[in-house]
This record gives sequence, C-alpha cells and structure tokens, in this order.
Amino acid sequence: MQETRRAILEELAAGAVTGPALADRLGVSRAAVWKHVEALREAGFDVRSGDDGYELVDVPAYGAMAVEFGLDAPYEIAFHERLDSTNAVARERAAAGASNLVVLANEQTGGRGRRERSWDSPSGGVWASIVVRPDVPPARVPLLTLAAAVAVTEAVRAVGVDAAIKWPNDVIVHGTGERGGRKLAGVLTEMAGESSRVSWVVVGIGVNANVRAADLPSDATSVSAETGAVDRRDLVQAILERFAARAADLDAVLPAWNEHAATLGQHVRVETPTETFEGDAVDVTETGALVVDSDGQRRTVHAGDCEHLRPV
Ligand code: BT5
Repeated sequence: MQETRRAILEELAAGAVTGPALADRLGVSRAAVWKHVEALREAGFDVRSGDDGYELVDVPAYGAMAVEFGLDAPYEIAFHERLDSTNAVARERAAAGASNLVVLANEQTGGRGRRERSWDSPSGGVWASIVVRPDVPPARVPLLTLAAAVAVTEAVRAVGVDAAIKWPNDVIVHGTGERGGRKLAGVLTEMAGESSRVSWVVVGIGVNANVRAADLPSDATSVSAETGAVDRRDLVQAILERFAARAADLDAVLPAWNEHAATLGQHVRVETPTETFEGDAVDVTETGALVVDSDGQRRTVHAGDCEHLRPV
C-alpha cells in the first residue's frame, strides 16, 4: 500500500481526525490528504466526514488494502478478482525480483496442485501465493511448506474447525467420523536457486474458505461447510501472520508440524511417483520426508501422497 495512504489509515484507526491535522502530521498538503481519502473510499473503506473530521466507519471485506490494513506481517498484497493461478503470477513476480509479496485472488481458473494436478478454486476461497527470498540452503525450503500447513491449521482451528495435517501438506478435518479426513486446504511450494542458495520461494496456499461443498471434489470440504462462513480478511491475515512468524524461526517448525499432524501413528498407504506400499508412519525428517516402517524396514519417502488406513 502506498505509504501516505497507510499512514492515513493508521491515524484514522486511532480515532476521528481533521484533514488539516492529518496534513500536518504526515507533512503533506490538504489536497493530498483529500485525494488519498478519496482513493481509500474507492477501495471500499467507509470514511465519513463529520464535525470531528474524517472517521473510519468500516473496512472493505476483501482486497489488497483490506488485507494489508492491520496486517502484522511484512507482506505487500497484490489482489486479483480472477486469475489463472496465483502461483504462476507469483513466480513471474519472483523472477522479476519481488520479495515479501502475496498474490491473492478471489477465484482461480487454472489452480494447480502438486504433480500437475488441478486445484478447484471457485470464488470465495483463499487462494494465495507468498513470495519470499529466504537466506537458507534449498534443503531447508520444505520447512516453509510445513510452516504453511501449520499456519493454515492453526488459523482454521481458531475459527472452530477441528483440523489436522496429513503428510505432506494437506489440511484435513481431524478424526475418523463421517467428516474426518476431508480436505480443507493444500500447499504447493515452488522455488528457484542454486545448489547452495535459494533465489526465491513461492508458497502457494489454497484454503476452501467460503465455498459450497458441491463446488469441490467429493472428498473435500470447506470452512463454511464445517462451521459457517468466515471473514476471509481475518482468515488470510491470521494465516499470513502465523506463516511469517514460523518462517522466521525455522527450527521450531518441525515440532509444531508434529504437534498438528494426524499422519504419525497411522498405518498408511504411500504412493510415490514410482511405487505404492503400506506401512506405519513413524517420523518426519528435517527435509519434510516421511519415514515409514514397512515390514520391518525403514523407508524414507521424499515425495508422494499418503492415505491414512487406520491407527497403528
Ligand atoms: C495440493 O496439491 O494440495 C496443493 C494445492 C495448492 C493450491 C494453491 S491455491 C493458491 C496457489 N495457486 C495455485 O495454482 N495453487 C496454489 P495436491 O496435494 O496435489 O492435491 C491436489 C488434489 O486435491 C487434486 O487432484 C484433487 O483430488 C484434490 N482437490 C482439487 N481441488 C481441491 C480443493 N479445492 N479442495 C480439496 N481438494 C481438492
């Protein structure tokens, strides 16, 4: 968000303030203040002019400025009503040098999952791709994927969904009941760099927020279907804030992931690009690989999918 605009919003959030006072405090002309207030109104902020000056009455439900307003994370938001894929746009922006940027869309027409799969992204979901340039070796990047899954799990739990993580990156409804195992969210991480250093990472997060279950695959669900509609602005902010905090402390990510994961202690069927086998999920490594005890043999799976069959 433009700096003066951000400063005006911060002043307004603290209470009513007159145009001349704003101009004084921010060191800009009164005409400039008026122009910025008009721009805020156009973006959906309800700024009333009363006896005490300008007053902030309401914040827009969703959009770039809405999500940036009050966001306690170092990200700039680029909002699009409709996009092919936020990851695709984020990758282009990353390649052009962007950092700490979140590409956010209300709807995706070509949302992507892992391994060339598609991701249904109707209007009402949270489709977000975070561009970061962490100073870490590529082997640490999977921790960012785990951090995103942790952030989403915590954020949806905070609005009442009993969520858990299924290896490697699915957020599902917890438990073995009728709704247990349904997928609420997924993470798709892409990166560029050299063997010793990362150039950029795009962490794509898809959360079925206010989406009808009928508009999703049959084994999927949404926050609105589980607990009722959520304020998407609050939800995105919570996810981004939790992700930023986790990304700044990578050593703490794996313990948090373990705490929220439903996979360890399950008898699982693992599907890798080359084979399928069953075993007991016993551990997850620093690089996000799943360790499975299969017929007395320890096998480490770096990439693949897993199905929870039953508790061990
Ligand atoms: C994922 O892949 O779970 C990663 C999804 C990442 C989506 C985000 S949205 C923002 C950003 N921009 C993008 O284009 N992508 C990212 P995977 O584990 O491969 O799961 C894909 C599978 O989940 C599909 O094959 C379907 O079976 C199922 N699926 C598709 N859409 C779904 C949805 N909305 N909710 C739950 N499951 C879905």
